[in-house]
Amino acid sequence: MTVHLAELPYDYDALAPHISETTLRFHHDKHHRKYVDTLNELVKSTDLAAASLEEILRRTATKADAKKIFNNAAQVWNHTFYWHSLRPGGGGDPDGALADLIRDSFGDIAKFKKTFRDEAAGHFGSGWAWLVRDGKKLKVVTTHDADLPLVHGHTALLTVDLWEHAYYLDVQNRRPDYLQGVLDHLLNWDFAHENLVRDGESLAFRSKS
Ligand code: MN3
Repeated sequence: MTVHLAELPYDYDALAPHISETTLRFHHDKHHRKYVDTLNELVKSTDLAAASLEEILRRTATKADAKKIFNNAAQVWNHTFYWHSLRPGGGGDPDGALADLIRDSFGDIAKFKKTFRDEAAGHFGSGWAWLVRDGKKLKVVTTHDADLPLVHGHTALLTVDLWEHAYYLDVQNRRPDYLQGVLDHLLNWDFAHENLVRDGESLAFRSKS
């Protein structure tokens, strides 16, 4: 199937001043679109042409000769997930079952935020910072380049893009400033909760046994 570019779930100027309209226009309309177009071009005459995006990811993740397809497919998936990981008027603290699970996994919400900020700020080079479910606990992980939790048996709840194109026009090299803006004002906890519930429906993820 042809993979389509997902629309932003908000206006281009909706995340300003933390992420500017200019950044979102370049990031979504140029970078994300380029991954979509490249992926469609790469798979069109292969046996992956009819596969869904998730199928492409699973079938190419460990194949050295399909690295280019995997990278573009993963960047398509990651960016769509990232747009939904942010929202205008987001940030702050989660509540309900998600907050309980974060406290159970990190100690408290502040410790989670510090861990996320430190791991994301300290990640070397391009990549992604994630809040994931790994078994019965939540973890913060970072991945390099296009790599993503889906192919490591983790369930993604939230992600933040750590490639320079995500923040350089706004804060240049100050990645920690971008991360602070995201944590304080943009993180979409409702989306994280939806991912947890959807994933946990058959897992009884809060059971301690
Ligand atoms: Mn990006």
